[in-house]
This record gives sequence, C-alpha cells and structure tokens, in this order.
Amino acid sequence: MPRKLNRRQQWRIEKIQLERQQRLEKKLSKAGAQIDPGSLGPEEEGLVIANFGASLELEDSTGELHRCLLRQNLPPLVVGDRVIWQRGNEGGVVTARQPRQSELARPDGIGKPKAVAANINQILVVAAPAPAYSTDLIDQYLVASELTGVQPTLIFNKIDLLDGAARERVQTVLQRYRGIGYQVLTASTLQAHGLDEVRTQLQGRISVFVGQSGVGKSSLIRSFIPREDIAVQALSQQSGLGQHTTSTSRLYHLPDGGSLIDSPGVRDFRLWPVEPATLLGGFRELAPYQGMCKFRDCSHRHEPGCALREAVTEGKISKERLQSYHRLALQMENPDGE
Ligand SMILES: Nc1nc2c(ncn2[C@@H]2O[C@H](COP(=O)(O)OP(=O)(O)O)[C@@H](O)[C@H]2O)c(=O)[nH]1
Ligand SMILES: [Mg+2]
Ligand SMILES: [Zn+2]
Repeated sequence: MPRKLNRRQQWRIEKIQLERQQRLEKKLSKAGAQIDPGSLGPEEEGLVIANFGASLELEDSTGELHRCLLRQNLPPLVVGDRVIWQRGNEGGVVTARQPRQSELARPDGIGKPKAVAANINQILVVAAPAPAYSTDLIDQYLVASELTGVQPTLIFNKIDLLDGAARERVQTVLQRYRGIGYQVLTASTLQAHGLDEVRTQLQGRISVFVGQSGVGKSSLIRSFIPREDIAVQALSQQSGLGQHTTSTSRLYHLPDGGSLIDSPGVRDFRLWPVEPATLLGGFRELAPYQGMCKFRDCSHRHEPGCALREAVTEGKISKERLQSYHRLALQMENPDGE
C-alpha cells in the first residue's frame, strides 16, 4: 500500500539508499583495483559514453561498447571524456584520463565548479516563444558558452506558435544575434520545420542542448536520436553491474554524424558569478572595446569618453546588448536584488 512518508522517514530512506550505493561503489572500486594486471590487454583509447559512478560504459576505437571499472586514484570522469583502458576477460579497466579539450561545469553544493561533460565543442542554446524567451537569459547562456570556450549556436524553437507580428519581432532579435556573428536557426519540432538545418549544424561536432525548461530540448533530442538507441540505453542500464548503476547522462552518436550529450547536469548549465571585466569578455562584440574607455574603471554607464557608449552611438554595437551587459553586471554585484 503506498502511503505518504513524513519528512523524517523520507530522509531515512534516502540515507539508507545512499549508504547502499556507497557500499556498492566501494566494492566495485576494490574489484577494479584487484583485477590482476597480468590478465589485462594492452592500453587502448576509449570514449566515455555513460558514467555510472563506480563503473562506466566505454566505446573502443571500433565503436564497440564495454563495461569498465576504474583504477583507483583516477581523476573524476564524465561523459565525453577520452580515456586509456585495458581489456579484461569481461569488460575492462580504465587506467588514465586524457587531457580535456573543454569542460562543461556547474557549481556543486559549495559553489565549486564540477565538470558534467567533457570535450563538447558546441552548445546549442534553445529559446522559444513559450515559455517566453528573454534576451537577458539568452545572453547569459551565450556568455557562459563563450567563457567556457565552446562555440554557442542559437536555436529558436516552436516558431509554429508565432503569428505575423510576433514572428517579425522575433526575426529582429535573431537578426541582431546573426549580426554579432552567431549561427542562428529557427525550428519547430512539432511541425518538423528547420530540423534538417539543425541536423547539419550537429554534424562533426559534440553538442549539448541548454535552455529554460519547456523550450523543447528533449523534443529536439528525440528528433535526432533514433528510438533504437534510446532503447539500447535502457537495456544497458538494466544489465551490467546491478540495479543501482543507472545513469541518466549519455553520449549518442547521430546517424548523420556528430554526437549529442544528454545529461541532467548539462541542463543546469548557467552563468556563474564573474567580475564585470570577465562578463564583458563574454559579450563577444563588446569585448574588443575593453580598456579603450577614458577612465580605467569606467562602468560604461555614464562616464565621458566611454568607448562602449560611443560605439553604440556610432551604431557599431547594439544598445540592447550593452543594456543586457549592464543588467547582468548589476545582478552579479547584487545577487539578492537589494
Ligand atoms: N508548439 C510547439 N510545442 C513544442 C515544440 N517543441 C516542443 N514542444 C512542446 O513543449 C513542451 C516542452 O517540451 P520539452 O521537449 O519537454 O522541453 P524541455 O523542457 O526543454 O526538454 C512539450 O509539451 C512539447 O510537446 C514545438 O516546436 N512547437
Ligand atoms: Mg527536457
Ligand atoms: Zn566605458
């Protein structure tokens, strides 16, 4: 009989589950450390497809999948990591992590950045008419991508919801981002519009979708990943090393080339607190004016000789993006809105 648990009971159950998980991981990592090195094959390169904590699913250079344990004292591994591993009788053992080309991080409980995916080279920022898009939020995602050193691409989804006037307003906004040099695509997963263009944009890259909840990220992912692959994922979670080893993060290879990483951690990707100068560096067309103002500590709000405000007057940069920078800078100075 299902019954409602009080908070204390709920907490106890969560604690028991956590302890059980920790015991299992300990057992597994001991097993990893105890695998007889003599029985292992030569070192090979591999790609982390799914991470289960104490074990992971790894793809070898031929595309075959292997369940692997981890040698002790490895740095943390995430989906997208390239590793060195050795084949055993069953599965294998990961022995080293290769240097990362990029790292998508989110703050952990104490605000320290924690990697959630590695080696991504495209962040697809998704916005839509509903939930209502905000250019401030789009800019935050773009800045976070720029500061992560990964190319952002803007996808405006659900364009089926736009009537004539609204469509024009959106086009003006999107044109502004194109003017800055961003790749901007429009799509409707509902009407299967624009999906070929998105598919082309995915080719040859390792991408993630980020954006507000409800804009259609899961719908987009579902339109590119074949159903069979999602079924395989469900299977690989059941088999292997027991029922506690589920992972919701996974790298998918797309039939037309390119890969997608789908991960709850990635969904939390957002801009972390940064200094004004760093923030400005994330606005790619504003960044070149950094240090060109008359006053070194120019706030770019009212000072005479402000290179950024002059650039707005001369039509070189848009007023909207500078205002967006100001709002974000203020928000970072004053996170509680006091
Ligand atoms: N009208 C319309 N609705 C869409 C479109 N794409 C997704 N949706 C709907 O938007 C809602 C949220 O989609 P979902 O993919 O779960 O968004 P996520 O939270 O970003 O993963 C669902 O009800 C979808 O059916 C679209 O192109 N047009
Ligand atoms: Mg979703
Ligand atoms: Zn200035």
